[in-house]
Amino acid sequence: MQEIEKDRETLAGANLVDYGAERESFTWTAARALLDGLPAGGLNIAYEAVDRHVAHGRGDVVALRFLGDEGPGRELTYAELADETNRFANVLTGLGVAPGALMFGLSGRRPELYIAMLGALKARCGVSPLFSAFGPEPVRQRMERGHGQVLITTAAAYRQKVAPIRDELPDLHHVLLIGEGADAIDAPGVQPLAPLMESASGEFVIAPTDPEDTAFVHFTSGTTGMPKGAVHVHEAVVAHHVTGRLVLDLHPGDVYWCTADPGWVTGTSYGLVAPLTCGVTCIVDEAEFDAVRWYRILEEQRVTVWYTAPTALRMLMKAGPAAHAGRDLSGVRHVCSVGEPLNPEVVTWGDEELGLAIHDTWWQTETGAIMVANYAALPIRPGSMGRPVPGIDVRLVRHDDAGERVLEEDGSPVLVEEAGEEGELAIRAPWPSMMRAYLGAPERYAACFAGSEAASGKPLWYLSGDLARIDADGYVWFVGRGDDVIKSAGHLIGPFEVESVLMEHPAVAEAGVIGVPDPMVGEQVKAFVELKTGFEPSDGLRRELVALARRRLGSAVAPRQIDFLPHLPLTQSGKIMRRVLKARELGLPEGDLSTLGSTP
Ligand code: 6R9
Repeated sequence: MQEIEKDRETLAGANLVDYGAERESFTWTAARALLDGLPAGGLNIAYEAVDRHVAHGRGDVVALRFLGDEGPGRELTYAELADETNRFANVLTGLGVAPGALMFGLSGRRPELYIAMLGALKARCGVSPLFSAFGPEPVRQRMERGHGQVLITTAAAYRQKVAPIRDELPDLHHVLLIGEGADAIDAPGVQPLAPLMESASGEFVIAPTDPEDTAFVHFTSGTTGMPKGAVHVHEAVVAHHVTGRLVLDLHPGDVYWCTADPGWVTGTSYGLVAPLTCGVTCIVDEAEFDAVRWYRILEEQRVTVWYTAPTALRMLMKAGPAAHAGRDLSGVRHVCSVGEPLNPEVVTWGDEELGLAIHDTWWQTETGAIMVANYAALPIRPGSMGRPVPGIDVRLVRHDDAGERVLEEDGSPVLVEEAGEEGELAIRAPWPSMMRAYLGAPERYAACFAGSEAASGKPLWYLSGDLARIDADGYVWFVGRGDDVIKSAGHLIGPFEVESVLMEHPAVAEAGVIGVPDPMVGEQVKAFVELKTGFEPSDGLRRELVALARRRLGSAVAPRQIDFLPHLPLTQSGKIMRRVLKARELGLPEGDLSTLGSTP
């Protein structure tokens, strides 16, 4: 087994030097004790992330440094962030927004968005950040399901994505506009945020917060049906903080850069909550990916810890050595990756060309925090996602030949016992950042678990839907997804959402959407369309369908390719057999998709 050994000197002082001992002694109660809790009682993420540092005399440390897209950007110390987030909490309270309301965010990575998210948590409102690349349809789906009462967005995004669907969002009472032209929109409940912030007080006392109160709702896509809103509570901060230390290896004085957008769970859990609770300085780049710019940021900002994703790393690799020529990256102490399979070639490239060891980590929107990781002080096995985080029990559930979970009579899952045998990655419930519900979908939530401690005395397992193997040393290896969800450039895309929009076109009888392997973004979205009688395939119709999908879904979700087929494969009950489409696309015998993943 080829392992990447690291420079011992840079590891002096790293957390989790002795994995076995840490697992042995770890308790969630001790992890909770690393945080302060609210002076008034309870636990509030924003207090732990911001005010706690001010209370401990660290208010002068820079909390967030925004690098402007074109202009200079803005820096906020922990003390300034406390003041600004207090103001925002007062703005919400002043508008009559009650605790428990849900605020949506729809903008680029701007300071006001980050301030609003933390301020809303102080006011005990829930927060649901959306991708700014979403079209009106994904925005409507999510805001309708979440009954969003407040939206923070830009004038441009409001005009393009929200105004056309505003009538369908009866719960949306307040739209707070940030950025350019914020005072130029005259519509009910729409107003610029800046004047409200200016006149609000910078003093706010967070009321006692129940650790089980909703903090974030992150929407994620499944195989069937519309997106699910995974509900996360304030208690999750215990897992964010401890993984910030143990996995990201954050220490006071670190300059940390998470490249993810808050529209993706990574950009919130690890772009905001975990690093701020660790008291480090976070870099937020407002611009989109650019290889030369990224290397410059790593050097000029003296980034010490970097959390990024395989698509971005592959793009850096493709940009070649010229993009980092002359850059000194020796200040970067620790690099982690998440979201899609991290190819061993990328790990080797990082090691050999940049002198950086890239540590893969695995988790999901539903798990709220990192569950499996390679650690700073321990060797990396390229291609493996690493070992379970202390406090987290990961096992594999056996699947039968038809790909169905094998369960005991009492409903508890049959676990894989042999090292190297494939199974579905399962995590023993509960843990602090485990989702507490899918909004309005109790049966979909219940379907994520198997076993029942109460009924059988056996543990309850959360079932991730991912297939994996665990080797004899406990390293977890990703095999593939057990469902039809598509991962493109790190984004989860539900095929049903895309199919539904294509079906709106009068020429379309059936639509089937799959992910086809792509060397850069992992998977590309591809649609197969069966036309109604009387319609003929043509390039014009294809262009029309692509345009419809882009307009309604946005560029991040719309299919890149559309093929016409005379008939789509359907089950007896009329469901699209996406696996058959996928096997056909890849030239594999039908149903034989087992060779798709990476294995040890
Ligand atoms: C944080 C996040 C979750 C799905 C997950 C899996 C894939 C995540 C991975 C990985 C291979 C890794 N995934 N990390 N696949 N190696 N290190 O990504 O959340 O957007 O909900 O996606 O992403 O399939 O089930 P989310």
